[in-house]
Amino acid sequence: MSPDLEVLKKEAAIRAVSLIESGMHLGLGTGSTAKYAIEELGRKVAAGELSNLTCVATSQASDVLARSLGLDVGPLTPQAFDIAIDGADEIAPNLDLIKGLGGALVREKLVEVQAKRLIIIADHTKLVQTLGQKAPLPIEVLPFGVDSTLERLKGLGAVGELRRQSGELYITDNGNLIFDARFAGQDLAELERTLKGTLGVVETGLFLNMAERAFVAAPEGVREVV
Ligand code: ABF
Repeated sequence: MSPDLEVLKKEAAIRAVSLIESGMHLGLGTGSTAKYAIEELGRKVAAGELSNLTCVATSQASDVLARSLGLDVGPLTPQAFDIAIDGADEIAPNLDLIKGLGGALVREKLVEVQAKRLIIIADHTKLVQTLGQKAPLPIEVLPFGVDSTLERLKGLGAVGELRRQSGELYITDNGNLIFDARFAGQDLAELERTLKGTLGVVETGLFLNMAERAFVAAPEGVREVV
């Protein structure tokens, strides 16, 4: 990834963190863009610009990073989040999202469904006209009986493969596998309902009607998509 894109991602993250006020309960996202947001939060707390924040992280990696920066990170409880900030893999014009290429889609959805405001941060390469244009749809599946689950998914029209990392099957923070799927021309709400009703599927990377706004960084500046 070019250094320029990293600069843009950081700019988007800083814009999102500017919404945060002392005393808020926050959801911390996962991925390289969310990392910049966590670092900016840590910087502001260390500088005394923010205080009394409580946070829940959407992955072990974000948990470790946030704690290392002195942020107060706890477990997920039913308490609503004032703001959750996270990245995305694809952002549609209506702010529907594909997430989960970072592997944290289940915890992200568990946290972000409880957020009063879900703020997405990304560089401009994540904008698409239609979800699935570039990225596959990550689907977290149970390891037990995975071949049967994949048969069911293929029966629904999914084409794809189990995610691998360094040649080995990728294992999520929850001990599950991820099937990176492509579906042709389906209604997304209907697809989500069908997938959630498929035995062996834990969760999907479709985040529909969840995001309030996105800060999308491009070379000409950070654009707010609402
Ligand atoms: C998380 O990290 C995920 O939902 C998404 O898969 C990924 C985006 O990562 P990055 O910001 O590194 O592109 O937000």
